[in-house]
Amino acid sequence: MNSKEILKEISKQLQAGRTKTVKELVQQAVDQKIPAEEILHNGLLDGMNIIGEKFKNNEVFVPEVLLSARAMNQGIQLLKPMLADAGMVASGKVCLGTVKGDLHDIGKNLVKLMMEGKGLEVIDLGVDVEPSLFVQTAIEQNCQVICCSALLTTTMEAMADVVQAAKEAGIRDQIKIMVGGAPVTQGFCDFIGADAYTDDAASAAEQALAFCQQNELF
Ligand code: B1M
Repeated sequence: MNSKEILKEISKQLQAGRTKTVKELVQQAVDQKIPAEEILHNGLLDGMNIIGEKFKNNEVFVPEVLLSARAMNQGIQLLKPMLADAGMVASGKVCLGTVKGDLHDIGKNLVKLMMEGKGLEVIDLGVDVEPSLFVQTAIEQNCQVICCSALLTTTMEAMADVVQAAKEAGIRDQIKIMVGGAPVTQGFCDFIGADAYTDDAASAAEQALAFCQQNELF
């Protein structure tokens, strides 16, 4: 198979939720020296976007989406060494999680990977994270940035609670709060008083690094 065919097949097999085959194809793509970003965007994410559309149109349902999500996460794991520069010295510390009520973690995992690729130390709080846990972790672990991901219009509101919790803990002016995820916008970020919105994982990593570098003066 040539590069284009492999990427198309990765997308197709991801849609079918065939984790083992997706992993084999991703490895084949890596062996053929297809750049990791291309495998991610034109293979894995392409398949996940198609599944997302089908999910929206009730053509597939939660079990199928879960299988695709598992294939996606496993495929990403194989790309990890290529997307993250190994051996970088930690240049800042952030805590990251998907907000309360929200179980979507693929985007969050990508954000984590990209941030680690920039040399940041990432404390991954997982999914369904209470606002107070973001703040408590930031305080206890000395994080410079709190990063919140949300995929549901109903859960993005919880990001405002994180901002509020940081105010109540008295650390709002010592910490940067970043928000992202499909329904989140710059307008929403401004509205809740967070510090930055980015629409993809790579920009999130760049922004977090910039905050950590500034934050030496905090
Ligand atoms: Co969910 N789901 N889901 N789902 N699901 C969506 C989000 C939805 C848009 C599907 C649809 O209807 N089209 C819809 C939300 C509608 C809305 O609120 N407007 C939806 C729904 C309704 C639901 C349920 C309510 C369905 C139900 O049960 N009836 C339910 C909710 C469960 C819950 O969380 N409480 C649910 C469940 C699930 C699964 C468990 C089956 C599964 C999640 C598995 C998992 O994550 N492990 C799932 C999935 C996979 C999706 C879709 C298909 C794919 C999401 C995804 O992973 N995309 C999604 C449809 C879609 O997005 N097309 C959908 C790929 C990922 C890389 O993108 O996370 O956006 P994303 O991350 C991007 C950017 O947003 C950004 O970086 C990434 C790209 O570089 N980013 C950040 C993310 N976080 C960031 C943080 C940052 C900066 C950037 O700074 C801190």
